[in-house]
Amino acid sequence: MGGVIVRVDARQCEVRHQGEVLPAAMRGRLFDKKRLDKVPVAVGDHVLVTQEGDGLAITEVLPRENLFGRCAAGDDHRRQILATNLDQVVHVACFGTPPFSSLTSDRILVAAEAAGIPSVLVVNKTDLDDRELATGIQRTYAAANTEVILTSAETKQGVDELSACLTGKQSLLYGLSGVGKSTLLNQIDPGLDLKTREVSGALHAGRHTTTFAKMYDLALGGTVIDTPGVRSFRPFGIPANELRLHFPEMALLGRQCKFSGCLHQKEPKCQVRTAHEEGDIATSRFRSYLSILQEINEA
Ligand SMILES: Nc1nc2c(ncn2[C@@H]2O[C@H](COP(=O)(O)OP(=O)(O)OP(=O)(O)O)[C@@H](O)[C@H]2O)c(=O)[nH]1
Ligand SMILES: [Mg+2]
Ligand SMILES: [Zn+2]
Repeated sequence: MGGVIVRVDARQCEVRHQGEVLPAAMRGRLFDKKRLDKVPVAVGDHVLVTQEGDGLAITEVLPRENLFGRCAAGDDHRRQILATNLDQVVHVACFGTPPFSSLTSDRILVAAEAAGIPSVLVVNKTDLDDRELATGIQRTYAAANTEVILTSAETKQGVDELSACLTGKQSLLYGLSGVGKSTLLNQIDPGLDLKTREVSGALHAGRHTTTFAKMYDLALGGTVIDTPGVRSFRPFGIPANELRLHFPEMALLGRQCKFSGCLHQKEPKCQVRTAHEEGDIATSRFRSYLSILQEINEA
């Protein structure tokens, strides 16, 4: 029997099986070979299940089309899989609080790019926006080949556009706590009735409102995975000399550097550095590249 994992907890999962969501146990042998991963299954996995007593047990994870993961907390050599079999990663950031962080966004977008998963950048809370920041973000990410959707759950700006973007696809919604992921999903599909942070909840800044990742069916068609806010994100398994290929605005230009292995640091006649100095590559992106590169080298 086959099913799809819609939620993963420490020892148990929820599997959608023949239209029903049922708890399923993870069998010990799933843990055998997959030493790389802390948890061997993730939301989005297609699995084989067997009847076991009253419930189900997962016996096998079917091959994945793709997977979006990161370094496991406190362990750069192990991977935490966040979701699999995705059509897109919808990275949600915002104006106002929490403040927009180019480095956080770039880490997430680079990881999606390296995993071969298309990504979209949603910047929510345009009702609190800063025109200059908005223009800068749009320019920067257009150059990085990333679609940007500006939304506001307050004024409904961009909500239809986001809705169209999610329809018929399997999407992961991913971003810092408090950017409005669950609020936006409730607007797109009120039937979901997801828990969101109350305004007074600002007192508990740093606490997640959504506490587990779960896949939902959208009334419009498609599925979406709502997730708890990201605390720290480190892309997993990108070799230092491949990182540059996952910054689209640098990848092509980098072929014209004097040295074919140019990492765009201190090498002479580096076209990427020159482009950055001349204002043709956004400073925030170039800085993100150098920061992530340094982290990879330190790990
Ligand atoms: N001003 C403004 N506030 C918003 C907007 N969207 C969401 N909020 C508020 O932002 C807060 C956080 O929203 P949530 O939807 O709970 O955020 P989240 O990203 O799901 O957070 P976690 O579940 O903790 O990851 C709530 O108080 C929302 O009312 C918006 O467009 N404008
Ligand atoms: Mg939430
Ligand atoms: Zn270079």
